[in-house]
Amino acid sequence: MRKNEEIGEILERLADALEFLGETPFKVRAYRRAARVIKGLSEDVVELYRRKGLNGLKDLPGVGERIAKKMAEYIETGRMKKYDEVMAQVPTDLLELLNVPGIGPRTLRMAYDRLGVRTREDFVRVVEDGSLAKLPGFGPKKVQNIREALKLVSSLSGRIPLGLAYPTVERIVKRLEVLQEVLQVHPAGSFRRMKETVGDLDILVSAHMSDGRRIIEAFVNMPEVVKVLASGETKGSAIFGKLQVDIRVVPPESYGAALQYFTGSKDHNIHLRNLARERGLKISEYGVFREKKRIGGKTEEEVYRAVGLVWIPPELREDRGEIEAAQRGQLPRLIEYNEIKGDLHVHSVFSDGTATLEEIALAATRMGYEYVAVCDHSQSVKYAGGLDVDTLKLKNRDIDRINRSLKGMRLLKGSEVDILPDGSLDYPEEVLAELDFVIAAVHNWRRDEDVTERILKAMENPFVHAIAHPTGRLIGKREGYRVDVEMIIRKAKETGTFLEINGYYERLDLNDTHARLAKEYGVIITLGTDAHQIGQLWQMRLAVGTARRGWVEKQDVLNALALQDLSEALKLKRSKT
Ligand code: DGT
Ligand code: CA
Ligand code: CA
Repeated sequence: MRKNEEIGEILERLADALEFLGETPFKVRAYRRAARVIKGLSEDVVELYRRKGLNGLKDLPGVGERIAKKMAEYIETGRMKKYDEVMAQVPTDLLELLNVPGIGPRTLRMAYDRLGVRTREDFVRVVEDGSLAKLPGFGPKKVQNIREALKLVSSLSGRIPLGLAYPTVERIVKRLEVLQEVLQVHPAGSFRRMKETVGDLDILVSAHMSDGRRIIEAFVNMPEVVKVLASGETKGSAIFGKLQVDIRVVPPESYGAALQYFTGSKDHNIHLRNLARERGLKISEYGVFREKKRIGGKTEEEVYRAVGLVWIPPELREDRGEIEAAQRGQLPRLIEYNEIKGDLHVHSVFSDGTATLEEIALAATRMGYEYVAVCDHSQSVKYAGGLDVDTLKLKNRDIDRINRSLKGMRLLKGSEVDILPDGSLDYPEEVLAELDFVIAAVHNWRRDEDVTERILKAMENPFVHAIAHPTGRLIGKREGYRVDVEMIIRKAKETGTFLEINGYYERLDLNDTHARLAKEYGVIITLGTDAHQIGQLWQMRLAVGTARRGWVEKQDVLNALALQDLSEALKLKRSKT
């Protein structure tokens, strides 16, 4: 993860806080704009700064002298004084409500000033008891919208999408890794299992116990910490932005046992401990014991070996048959991130993305990819800048031109084609025929409409290679459309259509159980990030994590194929007709 996202996030939070404090709109906008630019920047901002200094930052569009200096300060020192000062003045718990659609800084400010609202609970109370509706400019309709939005968000009940936690966890781990006292560090818990949402984060460090306090101090002093909950010799706990992170320091001889214990899941652990008991052993977070004698616990392998099993990948540890599979020697050999040869779902400036084709090609080359399918929206998806046929052709020519100058990387001509209400596609077949990769998706549906038929019909089209985000859900935001996923999977098998695991942090559909069902039916899965910015290409990690939770192996994944084999695979369905 680059510093770009980190700095972008800080600037964004700063903008929220300043707006809440009543700063002039022009200044607030300046921070927001800078945040967007940094996040969308294809170049690493730290590299840029090292090469060109403050001027390099100042020359970025939307970044003036003042913001450039703050960014430089952050790059140099890991802190931003302005940010710390401003954050000390605002109730951070309350500001998190800004993520709820329909709640803006001015709403919060009014509730703060007039109704004494200081926390999230306070806010929920004034929504429910009608006092918010009595404030000038509010009224029952507006408050009703807020109430509904709050309900959806609280269906997450304090959990946050994996992809929002991911960058923070990476940063924490990286900072701990470089400490001299730290021998090993891993995120554990639901995060390590790559569950689509995480409650709190559990970080585990192997170190000599005499170094515990120093490690925990470094942890609670990290820049994103808004509140320290505990800070001791072996344990610490702090709120990072909106995330609770617990850290534990354990000695090397029991690190494996602790990592196994705190990775969970609880059900998996209970099953494993029962196996141990049958063998007269005891597994705890401290080690594997026969009577009082420790017989293992330095590594996770030792823990599993004690009950006659090989090591089980964390993504499988949900007690969904992985222990039995391990007993039979039939664990899947899960797809790995390094086996992914390219991204098959990326947006460019041609529709609603921020990166040019050249920038996408450059970023993909740096990631070691062999190909990227640039799948912009089709013409009827107006709100997302869908391309009419002429523009699509123009873009295709651009791709041909750029490809001539690329070595070892290819842009594929793609489209995320809308599936229209009658199941037909948003481009005529002769246009689709010019594309290398066609991924079809539903973007508009009537409330309560069942879209199964639409998608089934689209899959019968020989030019449709794959179905994008097959359920349309947005984690914690909307349920998605009504669709019979098993019917889609069966039709995919019958027609040779691929199904996507969309890695966009709010989507992650197919989800883990759907992916597993698809695999069982023998359907090939395509992984795409749906990146709208260069800074979102890393989301391939989320797609791979979801695939692994679905027991998906390399041979089940379309974009684990090298370019030549991919091209063959993409011709198959068309040639059948
Ligand atoms: P989360 O935080 O809700 O996303 O889910 P986890 O899985 O990270 O759960 P968490 O943070 O409560 O606990 C971390 C791990 O510690 C969990 O995955 C398994 C282990 N653990 C926690 N409570 C128990 C328990 O009562 N029994 C057993 N066997 N393991 C537990
Ligand atoms: Ca946890
Ligand atoms: Ca925990």
